[in-house]
Amino acid sequence: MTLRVGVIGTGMIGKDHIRRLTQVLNGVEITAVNDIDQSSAEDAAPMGATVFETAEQLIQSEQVEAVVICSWGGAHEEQLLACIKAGKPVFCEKPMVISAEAAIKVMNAEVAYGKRLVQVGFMRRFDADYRRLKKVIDEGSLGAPLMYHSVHRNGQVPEGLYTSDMPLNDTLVHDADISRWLLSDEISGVEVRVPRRSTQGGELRDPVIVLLHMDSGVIVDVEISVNISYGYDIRGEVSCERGIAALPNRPATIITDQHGIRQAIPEDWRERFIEAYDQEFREWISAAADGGAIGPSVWDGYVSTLTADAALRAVEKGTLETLDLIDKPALYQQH
Ligand code: NAD
Ligand code: ISE
Repeated sequence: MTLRVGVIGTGMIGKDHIRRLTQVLNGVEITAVNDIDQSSAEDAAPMGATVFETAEQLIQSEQVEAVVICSWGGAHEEQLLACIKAGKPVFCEKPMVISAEAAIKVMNAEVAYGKRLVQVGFMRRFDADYRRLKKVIDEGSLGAPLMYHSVHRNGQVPEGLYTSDMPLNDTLVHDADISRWLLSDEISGVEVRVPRRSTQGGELRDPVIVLLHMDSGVIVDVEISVNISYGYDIRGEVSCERGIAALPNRPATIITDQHGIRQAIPEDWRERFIEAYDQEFREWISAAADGGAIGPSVWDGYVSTLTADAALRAVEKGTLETLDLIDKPALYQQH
C-alpha cells in the first residue's frame, strides 16, 4: 500500500523531506503540496502532485491521507488542529507550536480524538548514535547518570529570519527533548547564562549556556552557538557514577595526512542527521499507514515549548525558572 502524503511548507527542510519521500523511502507518494509562496510550492512539487492554494484545502483533500508540516513554527497550531479535525496522521516539524496555550489546545484536540495522530520532528531520537548512547545508559553498567553535556553548534543562521530569542525559543527544543528521552527523565527547572556575545550573530543572543534541572537531580548543561562559522557540530556526553558515555563525532572517518589528524565537519543539520531523518520518516510512514503516529508526541512538543518559555523568563530575570506541567493525559502515558 502506498501512503498518499501532502506537504505544507516547501522551504529548506520541506524540500529536503520531499527529496527523501520521493527518492529514498518506499511506501509513500507525495500527492499534494502547499506554501504561502505559491511559486516555491510549484517549484518543489513532484510530478503529478497538486499545488493547493491553502493548507486547509490540502488537509481536506481526498488525495491526501497523511500530512507533513514544514511551515514556520507560528503556523503549526492551526495546521495541526485542522489535521486532527480531519482525522489525518500528521508529521510536524519542530517547534510543535510556539506557546504553552497552543500546545494545550493541540493536546486537548488529540485527546478528544482519542488516538495519537501527531508526530513531532525531534529526529535525534531516530539517530543511530543517540540510540546506542541511550542503550548504554539504560543497561546501567555505568551506574546512574549524574550530568549530561549537550553541545549544539550551528554554522550560521539565515539573516533576518529569526528574532534574538531564536537560540532559546527555536534551537533549545532539540536539546530539551533529547535530554528527557536519553535520561528517561523530566525537566523541572531552567537557568540560562549569557557569556560574551559573538560578533558573528548580529542581534541574536548567541551563544548561551542553558542548565536543565531534571526531576532526578541530573543537571544538563547545553551550549548553544548558532553562528559558529566552522560548521554544524553536535556533541553529547553523559557522566555517570562509574563511567562516561559519549556520542562519536560525525562523520566518523579520521583522516591523517600532512595537515594533521582530523575529521570532517558537517555543513548543516541536513548532512549530520541525514540518516536520522530517513529513519524518522521510515517509522512515520509505517505508523501513519496504520492511521497513527510513533515517537515524539504532542506531550513531548508541549514540554519542549514550556522549556523554551522557562528559558526566556530565566534569561530576563537571571533566576532558576520552574516548569509547571499539567497532568499527563493517559494517551501519552505509554510514550
Ligand atoms: P524556511 O523558511 O526555509 O521554509 C519555511 C517555508 O514555510 C517557507 O517556504 C514559507 O513560505 C512556508 N510557510 C510559512 N508559513 C506558512 C503557512 N502558514 N502555510 C504554508 N506555508 C508556509 O524554513 P525551514 O528551515 O524549512 O524550517 C521550517 C520548519 O522546520 C521550522 O519550524 C523549523 O524550525 C523546522 N526545522 C527543523 C529542522 C530539524 O532538524 N528538525 C531543521 C530545520 C528546520
Ligand atoms: C534548525 O531549525 C534545526 O532544527 C536544526 O536541527 C538545528 O540544529 C538548527 O540549529 C536549527 O536552526
